[in-house]
Amino acid sequence: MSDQSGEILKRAKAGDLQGFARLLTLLEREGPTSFNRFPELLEAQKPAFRIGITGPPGAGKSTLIGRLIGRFRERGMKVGVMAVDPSSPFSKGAVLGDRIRYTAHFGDPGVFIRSLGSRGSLGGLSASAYLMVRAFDIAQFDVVLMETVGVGQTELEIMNVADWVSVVLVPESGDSIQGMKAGLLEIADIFVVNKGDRPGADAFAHELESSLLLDPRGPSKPIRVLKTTALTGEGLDAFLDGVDQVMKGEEWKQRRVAPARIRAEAKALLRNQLERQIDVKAQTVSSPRDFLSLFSK
Ligand SMILES: Nc1nc2c(ncn2[C@@H]2O[C@H](COP(=O)(O)OP(=O)(O)O)[C@@H](O)[C@H]2O)c(=O)[nH]1
Ligand SMILES: [Mg+2]
Repeated sequence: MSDQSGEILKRAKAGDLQGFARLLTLLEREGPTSFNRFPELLEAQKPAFRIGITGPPGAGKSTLIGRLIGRFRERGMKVGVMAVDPSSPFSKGAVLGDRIRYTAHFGDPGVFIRSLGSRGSLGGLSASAYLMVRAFDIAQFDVVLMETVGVGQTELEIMNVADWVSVVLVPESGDSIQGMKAGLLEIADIFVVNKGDRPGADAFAHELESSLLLDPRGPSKPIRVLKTTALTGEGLDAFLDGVDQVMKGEEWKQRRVAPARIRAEAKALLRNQLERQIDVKAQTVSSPRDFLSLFSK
């Protein structure tokens, strides 16, 4: 296997999707020690722009991503999609649903889609997810769309990796916005009110906008609110304008290599590693007496 890794890397770097898939398999199997074998992962020459798309289940994230893939492909860009579904390691249904929504792009040599059903055991992104997102950087991808679900650790951890974060809500999210706002406000670069075809979409978008303006913590960045209808593609131009604006600058590349961000990634990888060690050790325990050897001096 190790003899092949050079060949696999070469193919992935040349933009070959099969080679890329094999590289991911290697990374998944080997975990963070892969950095030794593939130091390229640490210094991307031409990083792919990572767009985080997060929000509650059913908000239309996958549908939106399906549309975005099409729009980026029209421009000849190479697109990666990482759908992290932390709702359960057995969420075959959700993964299958995403597959159906992305079907139009299967077989397109400019699109690579991978669903990750699992996650780190504390609820954050898995080590594989951190490795995979770096792999896109060395395989000629222009943009990576990262879908994460829910409100929780995974959603917040997207900050560690995404260059631009959109939080997708629906008109019906109105009732829970006060509760959700705290964490979301910090991670969001943009709020998308999807299902714009539904009643109350405009009212909710306005309400959201004014509540963001009134927020006593004060927005540290100019958060925008957009209305989209992912089903028809309406509102996507404004979304893409937002992407273009950030992507053409240099700031996101500088933010990538900021010590605080690297440290956050290191912390997540270390946490994952420790969790695995804990799992292995816990396997040796079958009665309270086993605690003696577990916690001996
Ligand atoms: N009415 C309406 N339904 C939508 C829209 N976007 C997505 N949906 C539907 O909402 C459901 C959930 O969409 P999905 O993309 O799987 O949401 P996710 O869980 O956030 O990825 C699907 O039945 C979609 O067809 C929209 O703009 N308007
Ligand atoms: Mg989805």
